[in-house]
Amino acid sequence: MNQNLLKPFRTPETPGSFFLSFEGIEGSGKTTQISDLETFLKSINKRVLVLREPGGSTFGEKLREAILESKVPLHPLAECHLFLSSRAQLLNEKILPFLLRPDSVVILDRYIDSTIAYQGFARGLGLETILTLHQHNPLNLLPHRTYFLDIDFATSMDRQKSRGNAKDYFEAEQEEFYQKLIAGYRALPELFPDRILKIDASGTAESIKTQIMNDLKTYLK
Ligand code: T5A
Repeated sequence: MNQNLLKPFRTPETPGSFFLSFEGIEGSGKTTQISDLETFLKSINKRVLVLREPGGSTFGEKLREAILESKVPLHPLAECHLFLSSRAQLLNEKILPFLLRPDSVVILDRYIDSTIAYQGFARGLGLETILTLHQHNPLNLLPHRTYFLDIDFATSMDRQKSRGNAKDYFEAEQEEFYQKLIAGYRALPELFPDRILKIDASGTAESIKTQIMNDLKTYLK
């Protein structure tokens, strides 16, 4: 990979503010863990903002609907630009202003690593294309820490089935897509070793929570 592509990336600068993201395939348990973490952080008097991607803003929620309820296959670049459009708006409207205060924590349910894994690896646009599209402000903002909840294809299918909802645009993909996606996600901690922590998320929600809390202790002051 061209290392110059990593140079424009930065993390939020307000001392004491913290930007966190959760990543993983469908059913990996992101929403479950985020909810517990939000409760904990509020109990220690942090200002917490939980957001999801795509979405999180009025404009972003409209884009979420356009993508996840699309009845026609979208071109990977069309897909990708919709996610980036939602992200740029969310950063500008919500994330950056919130992080200006020192005791604030933003938790994002999916962020740039989803675009790398889904559009970069699974759809085939490639890592460098995705990084190139994130070179400019505000898209060049990286989280301080990212928890990648790692499960395999069978576990994802079991959890999707037990939830029983109708399948959305990505959930309806076949195993071949998921295997590329999983391989893409598993490559990410090597590319961003200081930021991404891979957690085996096939265990109980309680055991995953313990691993996250143990890691987070070193970051929260
Ligand atoms: N996307 C998104 C892109 O392609 N590119 C991008 O750039 C971005 C930002 C968004 C879609 O958009 C794509 C990726 C996605 O396909 P979404 O609905 O926001 O879709 O995300 P999903 O991952 O589909 O959300 P899920 O709700 O399916 O997954 P979660 O949040 O990881 O899982 P969660 O916590 O809801 O749990 C799922 C089920 O498993 C159970 C829960 O109770 C629930 O029933 N569960 C466990 N069961 C056993 N053991 C555990 N440890 C469990 N943890 C949770």
